[in-house]
Amino acid sequence: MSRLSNKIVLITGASSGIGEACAWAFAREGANLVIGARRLERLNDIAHHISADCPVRVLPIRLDVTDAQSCEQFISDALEQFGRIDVLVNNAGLARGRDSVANLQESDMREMFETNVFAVLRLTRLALASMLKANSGHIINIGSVAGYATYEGGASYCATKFGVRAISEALRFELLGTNIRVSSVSPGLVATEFSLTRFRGDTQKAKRVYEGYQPLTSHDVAECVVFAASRPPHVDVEEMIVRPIHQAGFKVHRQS
Ligand code: NDP
Ligand code: 8X3
Repeated sequence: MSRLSNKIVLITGASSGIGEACAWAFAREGANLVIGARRLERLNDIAHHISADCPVRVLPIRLDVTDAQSCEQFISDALEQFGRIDVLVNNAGLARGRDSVANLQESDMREMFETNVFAVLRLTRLALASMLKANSGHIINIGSVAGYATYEGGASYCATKFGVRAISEALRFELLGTNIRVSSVSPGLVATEFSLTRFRGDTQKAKRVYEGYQPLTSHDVAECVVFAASRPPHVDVEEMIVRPIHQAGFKVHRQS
């Protein structure tokens, strides 16, 4: 039997990409799910398909991670339905634009920090209240290679992902002596809706990001997340950095 069987796993940003792939991967291991995102129709559809395929319970909840009340509701609904939280995957996140600092838009900076940093702190705090009482749990933060190095036009986004790394590191100190684990999974280029969001719906620009080489799939990343979550309780996978084979740093070797 899988170590994740009957676990209660909360995933933010599960309406597409890595979050959706994590939902499937955990469900296939027998974990029950609470999945959140703003696009509830998509979540319902994903929940419906997972439930048809895997003998697990899936609770889809409309969640805006930038809204404190919505986050509180997400956690309290999860606890009401399942009584505990075994794993929280802080996955919801985005980049908005690739502007240099000289050209940054106030709303883009705010949206990235609200979504990628404040929400991770807030949801982690909310989940920890219950995890600390149980002296058990696992926080898994989706970072990025953008949390380790920077590039032109990436100041805001990279700063948020450096921030996620800082949160994971501080949590490990704060939770030392408890049975709560903290892991971070930091991917390079993954073919998802990420670039479409970053380039504000410009499909051509988004497509070019993934051309000429084989990017990671969201499934590749979900496998890493499930690996971290399914280690024995005394093993904490601290950090996983995973890139496509043809990416080094932010340099990509493309076949033309
Ligand atoms: P997607 O755009 O496919 O998925 C992003 C998810 O985040 C969606 O489900 C979206 O749901 C959700 N989300 C965004 N804003 C909010 C919000 N305010 N409240 C709730 N949910 C929100 O991209 P990815 O799957 O690629 O991104 C997932 C994570 O992976 C992000 O943290 C990203 O930074 C990280 N990452 C991605 C990489 C890549 O190359 N793709 C590489 C490294 C890290 P909805 O819009 O329905 O709310
Ligand atoms: C997303 C990867 O290279 O677009 O976190 O910043 S990158």
